[in-house]
Amino acid sequence: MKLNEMLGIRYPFIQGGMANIATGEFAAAVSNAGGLGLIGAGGMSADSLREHIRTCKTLTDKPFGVNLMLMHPQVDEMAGVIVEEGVKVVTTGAGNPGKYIPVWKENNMMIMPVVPGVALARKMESLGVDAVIAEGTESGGHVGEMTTMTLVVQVADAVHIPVIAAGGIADGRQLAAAFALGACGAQMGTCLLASSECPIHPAYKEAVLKAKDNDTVVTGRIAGTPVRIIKNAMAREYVKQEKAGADKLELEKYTLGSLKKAVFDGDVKMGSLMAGQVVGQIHDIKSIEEIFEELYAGYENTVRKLGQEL
Ligand code: TUI
Repeated sequence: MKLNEMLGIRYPFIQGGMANIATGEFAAAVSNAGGLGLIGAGGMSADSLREHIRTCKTLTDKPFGVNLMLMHPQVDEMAGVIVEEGVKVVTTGAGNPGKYIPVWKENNMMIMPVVPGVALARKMESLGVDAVIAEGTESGGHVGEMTTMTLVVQVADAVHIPVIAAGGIADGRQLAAAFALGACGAQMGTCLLASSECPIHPAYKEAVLKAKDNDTVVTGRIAGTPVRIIKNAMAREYVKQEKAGADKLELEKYTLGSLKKAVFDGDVKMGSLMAGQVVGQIHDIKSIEEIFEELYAGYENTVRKLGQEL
């Protein structure tokens, strides 16, 4: 079954969590355009998450969900807020959501954790989640080691639940590839950064449009929090310090609050401009509706062409 049928939405697309970016308003815009919008709890407090959920409910009558960033200090409280607010779908990232799963299941929520490898995918299946999101290292933000091409196949072979592909998907050819690998749908983040509805600072959007194929880098691999961002002065300094053996606390100087600097202040030199490797193929600002329409039409064209070649 395709992801859109599972969720009761138009397209087999879910939006990436995008901490500090995916507000209630943005998630509603994604849902109204036919995907599954997700409120990114990553940059919020438990109270502001509640507010964003309430805002989202007023702006869409379509399904939406919440993405919980499991490294967040208030994640226990947030796991309860989403139950209290009657949120129907939760995706998780940057950790193992095992301890929350029983309560979420009791409340009939649809649970879709991001998994960076087969072991966690199997574990999640055994705990009764509805689907897993196999997110490759091409993604923006916090990343694992495996590529989407290798991860999705291995996860799809290992579990019996639906698999959603993430990382490296921003046009119809990549979407067709995701289905070919065994996915039932795709999660996208970077291509939505360049949407007219996306509330990031215009300078961040401009940096997304300008970035080329090789313009992202992963910081924090050594410190244990690998995060893919667009190369800038902060990234270069971070990687230099990291290679020179700077300790974690020293490195945090560069990253602390740096996503907020990028998103809200448009600080493209010292801010953390999270984006995936697809950033080099994004050249225009479009509405979310246009992005989804083009992606799906491109996917249909690709499949048609491949069919004719058989
Ligand atoms: O979570 C993400 N992407 C994110 S979170 C984020 S906020 C942030 N800001 C600054 C520093 C760090 C994070 C920005 N982008 N994607 C989902 C994802 N989850 N990618 C990788 C993982 C993951 C990694 C290890 C999930 C589970 C895991 O295993 C944990 C375990 O215990 O087995």
